[in-house]
Amino acid sequence: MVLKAVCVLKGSGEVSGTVYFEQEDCGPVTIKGNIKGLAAGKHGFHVHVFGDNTNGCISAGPHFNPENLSHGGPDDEIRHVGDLGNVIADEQGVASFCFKDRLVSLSGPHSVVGRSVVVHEKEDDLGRGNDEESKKTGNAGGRLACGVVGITQ
Ligand SMILES: *[C@@H]1O[C@H](CO)[C@@H](O)[C@H](O)[C@H]1NC(C)=O
Ligand SMILES: [Cu+2]
Ligand SMILES: [Zn+2]
Repeated sequence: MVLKAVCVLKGSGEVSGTVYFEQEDCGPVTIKGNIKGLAAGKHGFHVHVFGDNTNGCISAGPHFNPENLSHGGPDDEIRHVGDLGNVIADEQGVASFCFKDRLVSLSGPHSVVGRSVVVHEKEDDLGRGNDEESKKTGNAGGRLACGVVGITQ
């Protein structure tokens, strides 16, 4: 069986985008999408715990962290389930990406369905910033856009 989900990113500024999730059986989730309106360069990209945008992206809460571990990068053993690293915007401000993640799921305890995707102002330091905040948020700064992950066909 293939599970599919989608997330439309919106914010208070001009950043917007769409993220698609696809998972076959118990395999890894493929995450692909496009985000526009960004400054060129790297931007932290995470799943946050709440699918709540009532007070903008702040209501999404902290990074999705069901195992109660420290913040890290997608390839790290110690990471939040929601730690998807960075997306990279080109000179036109567009980030196009397609990658697989081994922890995120569309079912079970690691399911991101009903939670939020957030794209940040700054680069995620992947927990290597040598300060306390680095182990929580990766010092990725403000939340430019977010959206709730929902099941699609
Ligand atoms: C989560 O981890 C922190 C830091 O290691 C610890 O202080 C806290 O008690 C843990 N929370 C739970 C619910 O296990
Ligand atoms: Cu985030
Ligand atoms: Zn994190």
